[in-house]
Amino acid sequence: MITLYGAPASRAHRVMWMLKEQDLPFTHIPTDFLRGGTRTHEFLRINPNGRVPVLDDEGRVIFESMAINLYLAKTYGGAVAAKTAWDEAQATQWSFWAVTEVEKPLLLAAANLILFAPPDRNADELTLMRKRLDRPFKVLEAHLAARDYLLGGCFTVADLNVAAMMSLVPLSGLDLSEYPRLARWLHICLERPAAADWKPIKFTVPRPPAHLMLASFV
Ligand SMILES: N[C@@H](CCC(=O)N[C@@H](CS)C(=O)NCC(=O)O)C(=O)O
Repeated sequence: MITLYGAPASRAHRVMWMLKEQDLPFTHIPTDFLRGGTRTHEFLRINPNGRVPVLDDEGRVIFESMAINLYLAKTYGGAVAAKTAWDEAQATQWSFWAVTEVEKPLLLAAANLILFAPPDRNADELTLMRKRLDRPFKVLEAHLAARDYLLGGCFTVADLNVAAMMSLVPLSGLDLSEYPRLARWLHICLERPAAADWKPIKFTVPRPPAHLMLASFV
């Protein structure tokens, strides 16, 4: 039995999407990270990082959304799984790329537009973070010139991991007109029925103190 911890309006939606693509039954515990759900003794025993998502597969407990999805692909296969070692390497590459090149500026752009409480928003930081996304977005736009999906002709865990993170794009007010292929690819990915649990975030969070900004804040 698989158990997934984490509310849909969190990075747990990435894993919910994956489990649904694979048609895997799971128990969902929507641990609410905004109300201390990830800081209880009980939860910290499951994930000492105090973060969601975390997945328990018959006692094998794994954290980090991208790693969870790559694990699910490798273990349970299905149409979304990489079929060769090279495809697997590419899926890992794009997942790391999304985390290192895209996630922080995208999250901070969304934060300064919507996620931070209004007095904590900073218009200069919003502009800067949007600018930082030019470089990775150009890379993805060029990659999609020769193929419909990241690994070629069909949707895989590589697309899922990157597109699930980029579901923050609409919350960042980013203009994708310079990236038409990226925009089309993202739209097609997010329209998949298995992605439907993704609900626009409706909450705000306070800006963390500057010395904590390197850490993830939502
Ligand atoms: N790199 C981790 C980040 C997980 C993360 O930061 N999750 C947030 C919710 S989206 C969380 O649990 N925050 C609660 C906290 O930090 O206390 C992943 O991708 O799984």
